[in-house]
Amino acid sequence: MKTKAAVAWKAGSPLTIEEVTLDGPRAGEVLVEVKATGICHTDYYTLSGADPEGLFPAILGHEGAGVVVDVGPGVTSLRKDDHVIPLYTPECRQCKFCLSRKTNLCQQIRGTQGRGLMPDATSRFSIDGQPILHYMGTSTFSNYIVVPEIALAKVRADAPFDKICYIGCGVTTGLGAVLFTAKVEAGANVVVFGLGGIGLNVIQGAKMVGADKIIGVDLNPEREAMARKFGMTHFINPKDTENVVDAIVQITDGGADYSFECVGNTKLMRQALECTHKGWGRSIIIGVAEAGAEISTRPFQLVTGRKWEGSAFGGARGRTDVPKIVDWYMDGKINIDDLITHHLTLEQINEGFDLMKRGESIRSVVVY
Ligand code: NAD
Ligand code: DAO
Ligand code: ZN
Repeated sequence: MKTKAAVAWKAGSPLTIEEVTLDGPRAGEVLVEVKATGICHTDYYTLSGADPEGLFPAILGHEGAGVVVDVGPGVTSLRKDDHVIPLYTPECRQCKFCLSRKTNLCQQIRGTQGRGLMPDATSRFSIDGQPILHYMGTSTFSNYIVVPEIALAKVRADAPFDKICYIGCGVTTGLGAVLFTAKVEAGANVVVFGLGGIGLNVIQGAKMVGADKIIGVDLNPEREAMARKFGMTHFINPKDTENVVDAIVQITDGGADYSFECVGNTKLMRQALECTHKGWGRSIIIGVAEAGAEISTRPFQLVTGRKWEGSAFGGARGRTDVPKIVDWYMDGKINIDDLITHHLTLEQINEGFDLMKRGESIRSVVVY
């Protein structure tokens, strides 16, 4: 079949809208009509060329929601008309990683997904016979996609696509880092570095679990009002603060119980660790730093009880946890609507990247 898609031909160039040939689903695969997709910082990171694993030409996008159109042989958990969210972190429930119960990093299709291919090592996308690569196993900047069954979360049918697509990455990454990775407890003091599409969801998660002080750090003063709406109690702008770590230690009487780095800046990662409390502080890295970047601190920071950790997709097991997060949204337990600042057509997708670069959007959503 043919599908309309925004194609990334090479790093640093705008996406172009193309008619792409899409082969049907093979064994264990599902054809999905994408109804809406968010534009995440990670898509920009790959398009910019900073991502060492970025491959071209490819169809980017990993924050979508849609409807099952057809299933390939052997698919048992999904059928036509099911509503789904594609998962860049699948959940096979069979691999060593899934069975360990210690991680959400399912490895069942990792090798081929990382090479922009389906599990049989081929692409379903092409233009005039030239293969176009998949991206993160999702490629939600295409109106129709083929996705492995293990990389689809089935969600309720009454949830609006243009909101729940954000659960495909930003919402789950931020909320999950608090709930599933750090397991922040009520009364804890929390610091969030970076109040963008991810950081605001960390704030929302911290508020949800009953954190005491929730301190936000951002260079963009416009982020303060939105973050306060989501539960931030204190705002620090590094431009106006001589020593961010000292300021946090003072506000929290010795240091934060938990900190979250949601920018991808290694200097902030160090501050995020060092502003946590001696003896028990835990700092969670969510931001993805540029290729080849390294983090450093004095080892004594760790000797004296602080812990440095990381979180991918919020530690969420997609097929299990994503449908629950959709329920939280539908039950009014979490706010997604206020974070979606712009709705665009696929033809306007490059504007979505420009809005992000200028710091004017939290989330832009493309509606097909
Ligand atoms: P974003 O661009 O929406 O937000 C980043 C925020 O950081 C902005 O508000 C910006 O003003 C602020 N900022 C930039 N430099 C700063 C500095 N030096 N000090 C303080 N604030 C600063 O990005 P996002 O969509 O929220 O993504 C954040 C990071 O998370 C990115 O690196 C992205 O790739 C990563 N990410 C990780 C995962 C994961 O699973 N670990 C998932 C999605 C995204
Ligand atoms: O299993 O080795 C692996 C890779 C898992 C991918 C996790 C990606 C999380 C960070 C990238 C940001 C995604 C939007
Ligand atoms: Zn697995």
